[in-house]
Amino acid sequence: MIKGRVFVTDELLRGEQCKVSRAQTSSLRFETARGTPRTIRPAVTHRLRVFQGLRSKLRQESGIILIVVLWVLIILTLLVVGIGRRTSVDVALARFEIGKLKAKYLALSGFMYARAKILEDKDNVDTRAQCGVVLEEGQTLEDIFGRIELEDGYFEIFYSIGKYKTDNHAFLHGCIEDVSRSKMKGELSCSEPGDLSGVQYGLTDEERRINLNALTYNNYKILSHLIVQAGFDEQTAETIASSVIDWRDSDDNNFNDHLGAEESYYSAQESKYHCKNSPFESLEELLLVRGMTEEVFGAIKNDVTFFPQKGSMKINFNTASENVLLALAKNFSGTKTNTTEADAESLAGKMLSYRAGDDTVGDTVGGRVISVNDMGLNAKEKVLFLSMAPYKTEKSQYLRIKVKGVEKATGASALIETVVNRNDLSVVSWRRRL
Ligand SMILES: [Ca+2]
Ligand SMILES: [Ca+2]
Repeated sequence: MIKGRVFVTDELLRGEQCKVSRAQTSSLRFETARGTPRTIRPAVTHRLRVFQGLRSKLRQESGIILIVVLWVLIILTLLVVGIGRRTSVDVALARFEIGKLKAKYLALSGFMYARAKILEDKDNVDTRAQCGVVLEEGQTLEDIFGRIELEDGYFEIFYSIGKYKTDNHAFLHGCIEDVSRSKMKGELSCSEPGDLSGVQYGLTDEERRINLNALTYNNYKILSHLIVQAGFDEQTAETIASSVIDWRDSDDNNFNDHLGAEESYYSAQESKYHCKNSPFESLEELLLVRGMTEEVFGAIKNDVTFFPQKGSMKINFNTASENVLLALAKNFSGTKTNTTEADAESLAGKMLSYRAGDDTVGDTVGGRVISVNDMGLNAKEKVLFLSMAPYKTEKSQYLRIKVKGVEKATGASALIETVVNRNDLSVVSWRRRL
């Protein structure tokens, strides 16, 4: 018998017939909420007992349920935080992508700006201080090419000076693989690796560099001397210079006996590839040539070019580096001119000193244009200079524009490096890095 007041629903009171069991033998008397005495049939009594058992069990397990609910809440909270974080990262990435796009167009603006400057240059002489550009009185290269502000950012036009650091091996090897895969036919498009120790605002000309595509059996030693000037031994220099000739010439015969390298050499390498037998289309191709190492490549990279791909070698005596002038002068020293390498060195020294002008700094406006009669050359130096004369040019044909666009809000930047033909401003080389 259950004592006390019990509240049951009408539905429960209605009950259902069921089999009578021991638990259902007694009836349950109780009063309704209104105090009316009622009797519940045995089947209903059983249900009430089951209900009370469940309630008691629930009381006992309420702690576990609380823990489960807490865990569910924690998991849901983490999910919400995670989704929120992901969304904020997505928004930041989208903003950076927009920044990169703006940087790209800022760099393109710089490229168009540089082309306009080249058009304005009507001078017949290019010097390091005024290469592809004319400076007004008191104007500097930084005034024209340094940080030109636009709506969302700026661009600057510059070139790298100093030593090249080969700190990006993956890049270099990536280029090698690209060339191998394309079987020497495709165009390389690798971004520039590593940093350079400094920059200078302005444009550069390709004529300040030694053209790999204009090296011949007769003048290949210009490259050989350049490599020695850069600090490497003669054997290395001769091997590379000879192999450069073989890399480009159409025949399959070793130039310079055992020093050159043709198909038989490259096909015997562990990672074999073909000898190109056609002009250089990328500077990084040099890394495929026998004897070339990343170290040598880094040391001569700024002093060699592959433009133009046809024609004879032209070097601008007013813009060429000291090593290039030395390499050219040494190429003509020897018994043919009755001069020595020491004569070549003194000639190059006088050329550099003369063109630097009174302030002795080669890249400034106060510089002078090379003039054979005004440099105080002795007889042997003059002979050497005249031997070099067929290579001399004063107005450069190919100009390199290196421009960086920067979007201010995100700091995203884009770099474009291109070479244009001065005649029609057509683009002969185009590289872009975002
Ligand atoms: Ca050959
Ligand atoms: Ca060949």
